[in-house]
Amino acid sequence: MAKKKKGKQVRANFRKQQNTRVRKRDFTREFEEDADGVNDQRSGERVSGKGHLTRKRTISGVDAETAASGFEVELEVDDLTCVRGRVLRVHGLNSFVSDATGTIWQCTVRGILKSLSTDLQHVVVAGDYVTVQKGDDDKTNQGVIVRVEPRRNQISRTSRKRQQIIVSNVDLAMIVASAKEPGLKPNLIDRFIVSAEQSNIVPVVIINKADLVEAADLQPAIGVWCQLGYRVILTSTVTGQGIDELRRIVHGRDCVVTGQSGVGKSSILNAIEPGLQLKVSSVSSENQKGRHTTTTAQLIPLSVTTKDAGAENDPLFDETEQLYRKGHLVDTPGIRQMQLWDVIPEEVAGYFRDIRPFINECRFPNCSHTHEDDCAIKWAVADGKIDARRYESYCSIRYGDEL
Ligand SMILES: Nc1nc2c(ncn2[C@@H]2O[C@H](COP(=O)(O)OP(=O)(O)O)[C@@H](O)[C@H]2O)c(=O)[nH]1
Ligand SMILES: [Mg+2]
Ligand SMILES: [Zn+2]
Repeated sequence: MAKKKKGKQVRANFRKQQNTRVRKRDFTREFEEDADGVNDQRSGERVSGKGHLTRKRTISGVDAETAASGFEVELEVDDLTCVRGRVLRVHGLNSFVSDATGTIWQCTVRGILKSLSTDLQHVVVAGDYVTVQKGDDDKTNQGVIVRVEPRRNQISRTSRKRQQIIVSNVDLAMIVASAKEPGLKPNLIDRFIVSAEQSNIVPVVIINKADLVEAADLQPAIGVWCQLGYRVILTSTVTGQGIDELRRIVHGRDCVVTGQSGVGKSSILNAIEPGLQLKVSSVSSENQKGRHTTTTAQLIPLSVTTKDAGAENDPLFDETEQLYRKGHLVDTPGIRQMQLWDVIPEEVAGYFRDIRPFINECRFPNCSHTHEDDCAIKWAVADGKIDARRYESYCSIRYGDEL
């Protein structure tokens, strides 16, 4: 038996798991307001049976036996020998963890946690907040992950009928579209919004290439999203329109970027953070689908400083937090081009903020809101209470149509 080292004793507390989602922590008040509908929806009645799956994943430290019993083990750790950090990426058995000072710790995972890991399911994923027990050698920055904090949200995909978590604790989904070349596809944007809602990530709709159209032409589509409480920003990497605003939103948050090829994702990211130097492709030549064979997600630290971000003019500016938290670009190769993060057809209506309030009024509890006669959603569309184009998006997502 291994000898216990002094001062590094780990004690375990048992606590019954709660079936509630952890509230978003790092959003500004403005975002809390934006997301209120989402929070209410999630803490109240559930749309899906996903709670059970989620519960099993949000463990902070368990062995196989306690996991099965639904109890969570909280490990008490010694602050002197431990450091809190964020997993930037996982490579094989090694996790690379950044602490608050930006020091990178190369970590293995403590045995008690590892016992839960399978070929598909890593106990630790990029984005996790963890506690690292520092190794004995001060110079090499090696350590062991002894605790994983419950995940606020996660992006996952289904692989061989099992849920595989790719990245956790993402704040924002930057949904990038372009006003022209390629033209705006509102239904596609709705799909990305549904994906973000499903993953409990705040969506921000970015309509790029604003220099190519008259702003007024975009108003009908934009108006509907704004009314639903979604943030919509018009940008142009040519004129610089909207870039400062976007940088302020991104600042200090962890953002995943989605959108069709050629809309200007790389250009926008370069505009926000020139140091990224992402390759910009011409519309016709880009064809990177299938190029990525790996699913390893990583968090790329964003370095935009307070001054760059124009935060001194931002009413929500909080000095302490700005200094502590810089935000990351969440790179998810392999799923970047995916249009949906595994949304179950029966759940789709619940992720439409405008459709959701009417669902309970349908005659049939399993109403698909498409072919049924006695359907509250269809009446609401007819009455102009639900935008017809949004309903069209709903139908195409519900039936998995290609766009
Ligand atoms: N007119 C105009 N073109 C842009 C803008 N942003 C990007 N582009 C062009 O759109 C093309 C695709 O950009 P890229 O950033 O590679 O798009 P991505 O595939 O989404 O990463 C390139 O030719 C860019 O120069 C913009 O705001 N206005
Ligand atoms: Mg690109
Ligand atoms: Zn219905």
